[in-house]
Amino acid sequence: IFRQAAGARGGGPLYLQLRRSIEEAVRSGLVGPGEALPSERDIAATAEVSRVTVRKAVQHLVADGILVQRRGSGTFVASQVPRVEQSLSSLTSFTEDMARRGLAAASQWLERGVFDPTNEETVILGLGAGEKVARIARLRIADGNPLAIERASLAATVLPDPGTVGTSLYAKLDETGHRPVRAIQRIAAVSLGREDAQLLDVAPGAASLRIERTTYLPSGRIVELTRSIYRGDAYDFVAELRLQA
Ligand code: 16G
Repeated sequence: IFRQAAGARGGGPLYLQLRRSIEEAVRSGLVGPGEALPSERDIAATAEVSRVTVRKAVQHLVADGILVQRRGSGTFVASQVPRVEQSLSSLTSFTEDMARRGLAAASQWLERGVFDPTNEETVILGLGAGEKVARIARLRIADGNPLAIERASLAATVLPDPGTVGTSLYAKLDETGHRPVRAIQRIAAVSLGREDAQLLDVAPGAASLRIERTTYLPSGRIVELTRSIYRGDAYDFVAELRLQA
C-alpha cells in the first residue's frame, strides 16, 4: 500500500503525501486499530523515500491521534475503544461498572504504599497529627483497553496495607466496613500530558476528563479522595435532571 501510495501521490512535500497515504490505509481498514505499522526502514524502502520523511509523516499522524508510539515496541494504529455510558447518579466502583457491562476489569499498579500526607490530604481526609496516608494509583483497564488513571488517597487507619487491595478498592473497603455511601464528584476537561497519554494509549494532548471524587462514610467522614483521568474518547457521563419543584 505504501508503494501504491508513492506512485499515486498528488504532489506537495513528500512527507505530506506519505502521511496522506498512511492515513488512507488506516481509514480504509488496511491496517486495523491496535495493529503495528511496518518499521520506519521498511516503509522508507517500499515508498522509496528517506527515513527522515517517514519519521516526519509518522510524527504528524501521532499528533493527530491516528497513530500511537510505544517506547521500545514501535508504532501502532490508535486503538478504538467502545464508548462507556456512565451514570452520574449512583455510587459504584470501576470493577462493578465494568462487570455490569460484561467486561473484565483489570489494573496496572502505578503506586501503592503508606506515606506522609500532603497538607491537602491532611485537610481533606481530616487526618490527625502524625497520621499517615495510604495512596494507590492504578491504570484501569477493561477487556485489555486502558480507560482511566486513578490516584486515590485514604487515611492509613482506613487502609493500613494498600498491598492487600486486589482488583477492587471498594470491595476491600466493604470488607473492612468502610464502604462509602455518598460522594461529591467534580468533572473538568483537560488535555493529556505525554506520560498519561502513553499510559492511556492515546496521543499526547488528546481530550480527557479529570474527575475528582471525595467519598463519605455514613458518619459524614471523608474516606477517599480520588483524582482520575478518563479517556475523552471512551466515556459519556449521563445524569438524569428533574424540574425543581
Ligand atoms: C471509580 C471511582 C474511584 C474509585 C473506584 C473504585 C470515578 C471517577 N472513580 O472508578 O473514585 O476509587 O471506582 O473502583 O468514578 P474499584 O473498587 O474497582 O477499585
